[in-house]
Amino acid sequence: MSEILVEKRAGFRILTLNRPERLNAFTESMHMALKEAIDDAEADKNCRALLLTGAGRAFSAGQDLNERVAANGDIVVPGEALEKYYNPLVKKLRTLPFPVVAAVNGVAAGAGCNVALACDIVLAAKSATFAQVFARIGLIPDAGGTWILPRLIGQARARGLALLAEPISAEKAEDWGLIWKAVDDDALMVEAEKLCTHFASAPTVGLGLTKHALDAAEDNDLATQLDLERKLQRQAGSHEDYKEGVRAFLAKRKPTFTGNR
Ligand code: T3D
Repeated sequence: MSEILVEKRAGFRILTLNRPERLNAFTESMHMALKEAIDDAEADKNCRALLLTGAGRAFSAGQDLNERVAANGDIVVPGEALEKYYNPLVKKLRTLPFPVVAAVNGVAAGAGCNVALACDIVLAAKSATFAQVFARIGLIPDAGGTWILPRLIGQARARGLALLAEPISAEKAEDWGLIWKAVDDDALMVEAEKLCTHFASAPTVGLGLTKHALDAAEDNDLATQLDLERKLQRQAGSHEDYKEGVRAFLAKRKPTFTGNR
């Protein structure tokens, strides 16, 4: 059984982490399958959004800790998998040239939580929970956790979550601004697919440039960011979708965006 399920839809793909018996904990082979599935989606010019979710009752419980026990019983010092898999995965999700929607269907713990938070839009089932479990086993939040948590929810809440390792509900995560929205469990996939269907006919190139600008803003001062906006706006405004957007507006009709990239 494949550890990543890929469903092709009109204009987007659904990738499902598929190790439900281990709460979709990441193994090396699941990482490799996920990388291949994301690379395939990026190479497909007709793919204009990605939906990432988990099979069964979890989104992901983070690193599969069984892989951290060596044959001789020693516990492996972490680092290699971050360099090889988690860090490239987080960077890829942030920089894909189209939006990535996470549909968090259940517990998202450890790196599983931070992979979800690296997605552009995070929807969660109301029964889902988010947990920075790292402190329970003596680790620090990785997979971008220490970067994204204070940016999304501020230092006080980031430190509370990271140091106490307590889970929070999807509704609290929405209240705090950690995620976009908590929705009824049975509406999760419907809502997530609706978003992807919307993105599948959106001006994709402009959205990709928007992702870039928002991430760059984290490190730029205002003057640098204004320069970057001018540069990216020229790029966006040189695309056929901008011309179509303006023409459609003036003609009072619905635009047809190609999303050509
Ligand atoms: O390279 C590196 O290692 C660095 C990278 C680190 C990244 C990380 O993500 S470190 C953090 C790793 N994750 C954890 O520490 C979370 C461990 N899991 C849990 O704390 C709990 O399972 C949950 C809070 C996520 C959910 O609890 P609960 O009670 O709903 O489920 P459960 O009964 O604990 O888990 C169900 C099964 O999944 C169980 O197996 P069993 O007893 O039915 O055979 C459990 O052992 C297994 N499982 C859950 N999480 C993991 C796991 N197996 C391996 N690794 C896991 N992470």
